Amino acid sequence: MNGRDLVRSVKAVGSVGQGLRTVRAAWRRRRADAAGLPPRGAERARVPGPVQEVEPEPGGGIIRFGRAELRILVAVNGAVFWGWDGAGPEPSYALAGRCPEPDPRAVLEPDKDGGWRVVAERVTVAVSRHGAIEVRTPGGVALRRDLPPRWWEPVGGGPGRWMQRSDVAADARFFGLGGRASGPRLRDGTYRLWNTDPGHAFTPGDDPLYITMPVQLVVADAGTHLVFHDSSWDGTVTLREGEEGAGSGHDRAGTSELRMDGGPLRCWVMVGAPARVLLTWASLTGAAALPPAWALGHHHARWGFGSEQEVRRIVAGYEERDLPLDAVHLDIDHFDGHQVFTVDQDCFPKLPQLAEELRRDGIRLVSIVDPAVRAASGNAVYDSGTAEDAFVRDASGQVVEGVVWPGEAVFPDFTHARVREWWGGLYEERLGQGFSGFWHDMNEPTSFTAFGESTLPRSARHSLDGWGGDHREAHNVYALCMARAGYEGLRTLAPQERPFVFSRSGWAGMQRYGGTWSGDVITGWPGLRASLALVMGLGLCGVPYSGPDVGGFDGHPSPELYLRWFQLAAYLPLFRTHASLRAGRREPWEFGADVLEHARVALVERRRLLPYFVTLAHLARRTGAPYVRPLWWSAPEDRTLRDCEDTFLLGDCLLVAPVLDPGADRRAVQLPRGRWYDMATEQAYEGPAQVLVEAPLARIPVFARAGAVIPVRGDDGGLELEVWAPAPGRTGGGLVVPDGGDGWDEPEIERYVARRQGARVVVEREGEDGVSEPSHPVRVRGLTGRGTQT
Ligand code: NBV
Repeated sequence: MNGRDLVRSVKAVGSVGQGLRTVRAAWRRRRADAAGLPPRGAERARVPGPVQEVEPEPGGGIIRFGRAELRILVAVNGAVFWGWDGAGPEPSYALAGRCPEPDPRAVLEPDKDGGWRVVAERVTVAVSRHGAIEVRTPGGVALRRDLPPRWWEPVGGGPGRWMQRSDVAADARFFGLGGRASGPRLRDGTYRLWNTDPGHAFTPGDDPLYITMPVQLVVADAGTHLVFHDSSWDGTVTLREGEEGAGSGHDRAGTSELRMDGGPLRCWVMVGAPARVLLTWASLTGAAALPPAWALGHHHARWGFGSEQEVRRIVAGYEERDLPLDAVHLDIDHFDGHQVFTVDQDCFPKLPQLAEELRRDGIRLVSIVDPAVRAASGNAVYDSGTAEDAFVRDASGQVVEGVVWPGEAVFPDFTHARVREWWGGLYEERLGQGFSGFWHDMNEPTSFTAFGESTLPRSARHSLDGWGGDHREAHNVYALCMARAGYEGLRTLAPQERPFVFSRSGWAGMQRYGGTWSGDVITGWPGLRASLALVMGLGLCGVPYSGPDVGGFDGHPSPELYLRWFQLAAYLPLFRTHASLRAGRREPWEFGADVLEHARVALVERRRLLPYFVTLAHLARRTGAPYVRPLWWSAPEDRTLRDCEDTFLLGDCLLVAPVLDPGADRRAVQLPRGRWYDMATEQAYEGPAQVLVEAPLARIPVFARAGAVIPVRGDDGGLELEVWAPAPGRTGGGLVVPDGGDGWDEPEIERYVARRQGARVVVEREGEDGVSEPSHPVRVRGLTGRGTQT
């Protein structure tokens, strides 16, 4: 620690007093770890050695090697599990419930060269006699080959490190690993698995960020697979894309090298088309929480509204201009002295009344919730948490004190069921203030520090739901467990309503409790691009609901940048303007009359598409398919689509081509196979093709798939079907989930088919008893006679 560290720290945390606290906290952390972590002594390296015997079990069996043991299990949902040295699928923070049953049809049988294999319906897993594991398609093509793993274990015992190197096809592309700003395609490099608050507005070069996950989605000509290494410990993944030898037969395989500081070496693999893979992943890790319909509208947030008057002024600004608004978010400035679950009574004296008034106008209030609790007796949350023994302790039994916004702070151990229950009950205060939704921040967890890592000591103890461990294992699941606490608390406190929780940090399975947002994305064109990368990448890891801070978190966007961000986010699940205390304004009317008019178009279109977003939310919950999908979703074998990162599919019906560069008034758009209509002009295009289309400031290019049946909000507020004419000789269709907006009724999915009959388009509802008239008014588009272009 030197003077420069202190200056940097004071700048980051806002005051000299706070800066000094971070110095003390950093020393405390260092001392705690010096005393509480086992010293790193001599290690012994190990590889499995040659195979010795096997023991069949339902769905697979155990293969014993000279120095290790492997258990393979094919589950009924088609996923394959394997674990080394006794590691089973449970316990796991990622799994939604118990491990699925074994598939009785899958049996362990001898393979060539002394190896063994398990043949299942969608995948074959072959294990060589030295412990290499190959995942093959039913046709026998290798998708992934894991070389025998290697462990380094302390000579005196205790958890060891391990490394797993895998080869994939030369043409394969990697996606996933949680939220990566440089994605969605993960290029060559090392990606860390440790949830991290970068401490500043991030650029695409910042890695890791708030949500990391050992989840890789690998797309290759031969097939798509998802692999999940179920260990929450710190680690790295080094990816290297392969190279094809242009027919010379000298392809270089792609490689992934996973190094973990500890935890079991166990993984799940799912194989199939992308939709199938995500379905299997969701069946394993849980259905995505269904947001209430209002959460699919437009949200306006800001750090520093500062008072009820300012909130009213912003809301009035939307109302006067007749701009749709569905939610307003209050940040930490509405807390009393930054203390979670409190209200600054001077600046927000009548919060419940404000909330009630807003609700009458169809606007919900969302509250930020930070996990750190100000360590001061008299603070009710601290006192009740202390009585509950809720806070994380160090190895010597002392409560760990860090520093966050309210000053010296302590951290609930969300990995303890009792603590989750206590924390969940605290949302009663928030509901009493009139809040309807919850925005979890700083839960990597972040604790400010003058030097070293800005989180809890690695030696800090956690319950880990009874099996006990330290922060090295609990860190990455801390926010996941906090989300669970909030979600489950809200289910108890307001059982009729769908909880709306979104969380900055998280881990595999977080979708069970809600969504996320981009965090502090930098204001600038690279930040705009990163916003899309994050949403797409997280969707492929099973987290379908997310979105960026429109305009970027930290700076003053140009009117053009603000508008392009706004236009993109209007097509993302979370559509929220937000910015830092010190950043420029984000209200749509602050950027001039033109921007206001164009932003209005985006807002109105978002509101019109609300029933479609609601349908996508239901489908995400039921099928694991994200709302926002890469272009290759339905054609992963198409390499041009695989490499396209600036365009996305919104559900099955729409294709969105945001403008991500300054000064553009047109852009090239890659269209997948089939006919696509430019929604603004109704011009038809035939894919596959790359087309150049107009992208004036007034709008970004959005295309509808020919034949699509899209539920939209009609002028009278009722549901309508917008049907895009199928290409001649072709049919189309779509699903509609008519949802009450909140609550737990399971609406029946309506299934529509559209076909051409001469110059007309006929739309019918398909049911178990045959076809019937559509249940909603129909409006056909795309028949205006505008010819097709390629
Ligand atoms: O609570 C203040 C901010 C919040 O506005 C932002 O969205 C979070 O990502 N929060 C981070 C803490 C301060 C960051 C400098």
